Amino acid sequence: MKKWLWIISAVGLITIGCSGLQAGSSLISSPTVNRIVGESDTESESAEAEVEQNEQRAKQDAFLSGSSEAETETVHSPEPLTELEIRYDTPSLNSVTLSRGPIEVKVSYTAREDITPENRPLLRYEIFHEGELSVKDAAIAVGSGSVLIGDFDQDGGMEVAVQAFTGGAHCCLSTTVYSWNGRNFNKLSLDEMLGGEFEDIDGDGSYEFVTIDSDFLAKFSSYAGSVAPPMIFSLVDGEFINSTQDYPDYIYSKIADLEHRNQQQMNAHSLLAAYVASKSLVGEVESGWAYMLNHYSQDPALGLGMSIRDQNGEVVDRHPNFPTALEAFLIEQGYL
Ligand SMILES: [Ca+2]
Ligand SMILES: [Ca+2]
Repeated sequence: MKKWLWIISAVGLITIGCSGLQAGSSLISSPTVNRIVGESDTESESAEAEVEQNEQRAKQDAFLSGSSEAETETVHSPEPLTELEIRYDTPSLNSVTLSRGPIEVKVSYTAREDITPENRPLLRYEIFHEGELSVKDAAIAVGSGSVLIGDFDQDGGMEVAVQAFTGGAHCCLSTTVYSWNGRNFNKLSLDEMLGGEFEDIDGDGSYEFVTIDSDFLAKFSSYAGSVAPPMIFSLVDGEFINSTQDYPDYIYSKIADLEHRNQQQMNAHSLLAAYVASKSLVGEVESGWAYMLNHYSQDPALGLGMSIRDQNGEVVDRHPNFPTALEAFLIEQGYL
């Protein structure tokens, strides 16, 4: 068995603001540390445990320090994305510079206490490549946002991602990625309703954009009570593509989580819908469907999502039961 040699680099994390979260900010958490920098041939369980402990400690230190001071330890770890985080208590910023390799991002932000729909704080940024201004842009950021730098797809060209909470109860996190193509930046938008996080979920060094299929929200349950299957996007040849099915281990972990939750929350149709869709993603739709049939409720009170609508969205009929409604929905969404 080969053991990876990790290098912890906590250099890049800059957190501005104090503790505390507000609505929306929890949706942008720091990216999970990724891995892989080389290998060694030592193998020992206890050494592995120690490495894990060191990794945890370094991550905590990085968060607790809240400073941009360089703290480099030669222990195992992935190379985190360089990050600047905006939170509700972040003061106004004037051309704060975040840099990594050939990239420099100058970030300005106007903190406001009197936020109205017409008067929302702006996160303004300029992206430089080797000292040359290449992008000047802005995003509405209501008390939550982040700027990330890293080589997301490990192709040698840097990416800059800007995520921001645009305000509202159920909406929205905007995510824009600027990907260096050798001459300039391609601008890519990932406008998922709930946003997502950049994580290296399979540990190969490339960052995936991890989110959920938001079409499941408010379908078979209230918005807040809804459960949705995972959705993953990967940056391939300068574009984000839906690569969910390339990550079966991740989907299986979500399936196990849904089974666990179903034991506590029987007959929740939204959860069962997400379950069948997730099983479909790993090629196990038959057993997923059988599980749903064993657990769904015939209680007419759980009737959300039963309407049959025409092309104009007008209700023209009603599905006789949940499995029929679910089947129609999953076909429409491409899961069946
Ligand atoms: Ca890249
Ligand atoms: Ca990856």
